[in-house]
Amino acid sequence: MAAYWNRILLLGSLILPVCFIAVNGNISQNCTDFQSTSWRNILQRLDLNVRFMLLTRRNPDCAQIINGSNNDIENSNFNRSLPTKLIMHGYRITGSKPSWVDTLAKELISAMDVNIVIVDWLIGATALYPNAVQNSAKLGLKVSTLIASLVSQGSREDSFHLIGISLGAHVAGFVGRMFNGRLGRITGLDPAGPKFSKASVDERLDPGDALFVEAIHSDSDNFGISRPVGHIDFYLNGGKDQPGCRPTSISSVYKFVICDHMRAVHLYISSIKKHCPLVAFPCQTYEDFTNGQCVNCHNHSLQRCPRIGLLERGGLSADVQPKEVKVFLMTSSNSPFCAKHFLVEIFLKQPETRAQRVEIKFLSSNYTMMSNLQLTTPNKQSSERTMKKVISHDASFGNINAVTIKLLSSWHWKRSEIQIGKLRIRELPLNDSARPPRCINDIVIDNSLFYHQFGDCL
Ligand SMILES: *[C@@H]1O[C@H](CO)[C@@H](O)[C@H](O)[C@H]1NC(C)=O
Ligand SMILES: *[C@@H]1O[C@H](CO)[C@@H](O)[C@H](O)[C@H]1NC(C)=O
Ligand SMILES: *[C@@H]1O[C@H](CO)[C@@H](O)[C@H](O)[C@H]1NC(C)=O
Ligand SMILES: *[C@@H]1O[C@H](CO)[C@@H](O)[C@H](O)[C@H]1NC(C)=O
Ligand SMILES: *[C@@H]1O[C@H](CO)[C@@H](O)[C@H](O)[C@H]1NC(C)=O
Ligand SMILES: *[C@@H]1O[C@H](CO)[C@@H](O)[C@H](O)[C@H]1NC(C)=O
Ligand SMILES: CC(=O)N[C@H]1CO[C@H](CO)[C@@H](O)[C@@H]1O
Repeated sequence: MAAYWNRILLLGSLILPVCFIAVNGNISQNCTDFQSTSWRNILQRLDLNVRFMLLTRRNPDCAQIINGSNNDIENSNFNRSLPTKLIMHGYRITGSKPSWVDTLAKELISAMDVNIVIVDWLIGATALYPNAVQNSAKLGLKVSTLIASLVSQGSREDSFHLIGISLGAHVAGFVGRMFNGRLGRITGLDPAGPKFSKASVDERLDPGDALFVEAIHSDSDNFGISRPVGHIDFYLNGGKDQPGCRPTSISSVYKFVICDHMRAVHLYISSIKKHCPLVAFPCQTYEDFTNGQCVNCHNHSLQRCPRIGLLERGGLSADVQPKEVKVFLMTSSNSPFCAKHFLVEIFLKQPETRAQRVEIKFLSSNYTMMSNLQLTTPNKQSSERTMKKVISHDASFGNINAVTIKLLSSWHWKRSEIQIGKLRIRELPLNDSARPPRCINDIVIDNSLFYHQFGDCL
């Protein structure tokens, strides 16, 4: 929490002087956009001023305001026989319109014929985080009222899909609870952690809130919640720190601070475009996953590895009833973020006398480094002679072709050579892998850097 508030203060001091820019719609066509947040609006805050903006394939760029009344829905492009997706943003420190919202809506509309309702609660979501948390309950009531009204006009409860970002994810949970979990789906994109980590199921998103609840965790050590809150919980790269989220200059501090948190949103948007599958592996912990304990998609009660995206129930069959199942995947640092996962197995010729650090770089055919692995050999006490690790590389790259391998210096022992009988890589999931394993046999590692090419496994 301390770190969290430090970040907020840092953000505030950086951003406040330039924030609160009014956002205006295209007046001539009566399109609507997010409301403008001004100090006066926020301080007077008599009402949340929630606004529902409808986008459909008939008006993909020009939102209509709807209030849910019969008359109003009749006169809008809302089509009650189509599914409806609601997008709910979270806490907005600057009061600005969320930059990703248009892209998310656009991708959803091009992927499916749907009604998109963007929930604008900027005025209630801005300024102090605890106020925004308080307001989120009121917001939940307003959203529930809208949905109830749409249902009374013929929309099916299970045709609603709520997509909530950060604080918006818990609002989605609140709304879902008002319908006793009968709404179709809730997707929580890095559901907020602060003030919710220890909350009861009534106060946060949980699997009881919809027929299918999924969450994507990308910043669970800061702004996001770390505990599982859905039927399926996707943890990106362990759920805490994301590749490519490092500050590169002072001017990018703001982006850096929210980079991990926003990765869930950008990755979800990318998954809607269906560039490449974002498949995740059920496992107890990320450590077990990286240690090669969860390499199979059929050997689990889920029977299949779920996918991030619009696939119904994440691609899981209707007869599995998961609850708070953690699933893990590694990603690359850029859109579309997909990575290929490999199990690396190293079979030592004999037990080592002591643990030593080894670095293996995996190279493509043009010597580009695809992945880098550091590991410690087992020592004599453990009778173990096999080392297992899961690595990944950007799925748009070619194949792993070779490795360089060397001992890392250790300060306390003289380094001694290591004899490896076989180094094998296999693409995950093992059970479905169409590609045959690749091997390097008989490697001696000492102080020099060695280059070896993969061949077929004998
Ligand atoms: C309003 O939007 C339309 C299409 O999006 C655009 O062609 C037009 O120039 C806009 N008008 C104004 C006044 O911005
Ligand atoms: C836009 O709004 C004005 C005033 O509310 C109304 O008179 C006009 O007909 C609207 N135009 C369209 C295209 O809906
Ligand atoms: C909803 O909007 C319609 C016009 O579209 C208006 O006649 C009606 O009074 C509004 N209802 C509420 C509750 O604001
Ligand atoms: C509403 O959606 C249904 C199903 O796609 C379609 O058949 C119908 O024509 C749509 N209605 C309108 C008014 O667009
Ligand atoms: C499936 O899991 C069992 C134990 O849970 C294990 O013995 C077996 O080797 C696994 N099968 C595969 C293909 O991983
Ligand atoms: C080398 O291969 C990588 C991955 O396959 C590719 O991204 C990169 O552009 C290639 N570089 C050159 C110089 O061909
Ligand atoms: C490719 C392959 O071997 N697939 C198998 C994975 O495991 C399931 C269940 O054990 C089998 O049905 C598949 O044939």
